[in-house]
Amino acid sequence: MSVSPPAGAPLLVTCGLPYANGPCHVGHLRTYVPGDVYVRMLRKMGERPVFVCGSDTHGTPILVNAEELGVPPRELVERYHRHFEETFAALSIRFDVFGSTDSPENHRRTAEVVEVLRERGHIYPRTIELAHCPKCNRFLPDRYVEGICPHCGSPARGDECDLGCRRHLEPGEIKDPRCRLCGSPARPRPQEHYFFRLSRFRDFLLDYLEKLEGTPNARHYAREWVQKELRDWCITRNLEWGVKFPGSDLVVYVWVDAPIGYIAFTPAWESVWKKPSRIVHFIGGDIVYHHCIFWPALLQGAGYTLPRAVVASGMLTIEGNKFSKSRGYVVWVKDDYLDRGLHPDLLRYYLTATTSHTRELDFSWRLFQEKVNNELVAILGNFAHRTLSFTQRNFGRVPGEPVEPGVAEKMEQARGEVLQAVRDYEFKKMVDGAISLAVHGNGYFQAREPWKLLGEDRATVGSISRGCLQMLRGLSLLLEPVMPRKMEELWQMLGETIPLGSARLEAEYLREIPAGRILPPPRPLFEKLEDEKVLQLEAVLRRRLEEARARGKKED
Ligand code: B3M
Ligand code: ZN
Repeated sequence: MSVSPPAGAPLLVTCGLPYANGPCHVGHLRTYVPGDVYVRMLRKMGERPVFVCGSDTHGTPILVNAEELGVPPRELVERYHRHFEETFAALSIRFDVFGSTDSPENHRRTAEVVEVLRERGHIYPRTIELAHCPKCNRFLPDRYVEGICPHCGSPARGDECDLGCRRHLEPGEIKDPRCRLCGSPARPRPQEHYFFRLSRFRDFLLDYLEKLEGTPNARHYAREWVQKELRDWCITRNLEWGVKFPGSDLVVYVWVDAPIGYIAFTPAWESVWKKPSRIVHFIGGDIVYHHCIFWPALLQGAGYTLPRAVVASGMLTIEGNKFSKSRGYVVWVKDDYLDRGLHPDLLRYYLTATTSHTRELDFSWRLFQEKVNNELVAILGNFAHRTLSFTQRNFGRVPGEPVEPGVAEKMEQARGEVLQAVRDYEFKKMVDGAISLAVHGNGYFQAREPWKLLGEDRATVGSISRGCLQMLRGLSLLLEPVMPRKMEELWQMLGETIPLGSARLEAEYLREIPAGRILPPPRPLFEKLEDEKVLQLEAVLRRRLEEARARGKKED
């Protein structure tokens, strides 16, 4: 099993593919921001990861929304594909490839995987009873049917218990099935479909999950499910839109061709998916089942390289409420955040620095304000501004005196904490490690009171200023993965000219800023977020809740 390949093997990082069926919201970003932070940090550490993602364009999530909007599915996915591309760019989330699961490559890769699985005897046909709506006179795959989860009794969709136990549901399994379109009770109707022999992979999966790296929540949930039951998996649907199942009128289930998108989007894919490599998937905690059970079994069955790590985020709540588009508990990234003039790096910081990656994270405008004002403005921004303006005012250039001894030690300690946190996928700890250096810097400047020594001991003042400048330089390197634009500004205020994004920690972290360098005039790095602005942002959310209430409650 290729879970622990040699160091230096190709490194691929992926993020779960957003359905191209609606706008990007803050909930999406719990996957994409930490994924991007991780990749940027790997680059800082001298690794050369390839970072891929793309639009998930198939399945009933697309069809249901296209039907509701009265547009063809292709038009819908093209619209939202562009939207996600633009939004990610605006947030400095930089994929090497942002593909589409409807691309010819993905159709090809998917057909290949299915053919091999069939040749190897992992796929077989079986006639099953499917939900059919007598009134609409159509079959009701996946999201077209609603009912009750047979495992936990929560309201569920045809293929997943999205509000309850989060389990995948097989066609025909949901209780009290009703047509989503007209509400009529569905009736069973037989049809032949294709199944993947997932039940054969039980021992393989238990063994694989032992070795899987990433966050513990992913392995734990998956192991529990595998131990309970593992039934064969229906991998075809009778829909027009999707990747054709070779030799039939059916299409493959979207959860087959979507992860195969990871392969299709990988440049020189065979060097990663057919050779020893290091594959890391960033996903939302609600799709662990698909990434830790279906996906490795498919890869193993077809003879592809297995992912080494799955990093699963906790869920997002909005002002303490369960995220829900239909009930109005949603914050849209473009309309509610970017278009209101808020800096993308502040949101990146909030999402990374608020809680551990696997925990539930609450998005609230008040908490957002606190993070910005108490940490970015009061600690980091304050340290930068007082250091830079003090140096500018009193020396006009970088002083030549040596840095005092404790500074490098403290910088080493912060770097050590940051790097360990990255290895543990603990992104909040990563930020905490860096911020502790800023706290130290502020304390150092405050305690030494260099402004009082100006008349009597200019040499010591020079040493203190220089030490603070070095710490700021280190901070811009450590925090660039989280706040690439703001840290680039800081980097330039230190008179650096190479792009910060290409500066490696190993070579640059302790490098001394040359004595005598003239520094550009300092500007404040962060602005305080005023109460008035927060009230406006809160009002937008409140209005949305009222509108949703007026429309009447309907589940997402
Ligand atoms: N498109 C989105 C989700 O269920 C789904 C992810 C696919 S990843 C291969 O979160
Ligand atoms: Zn359930």
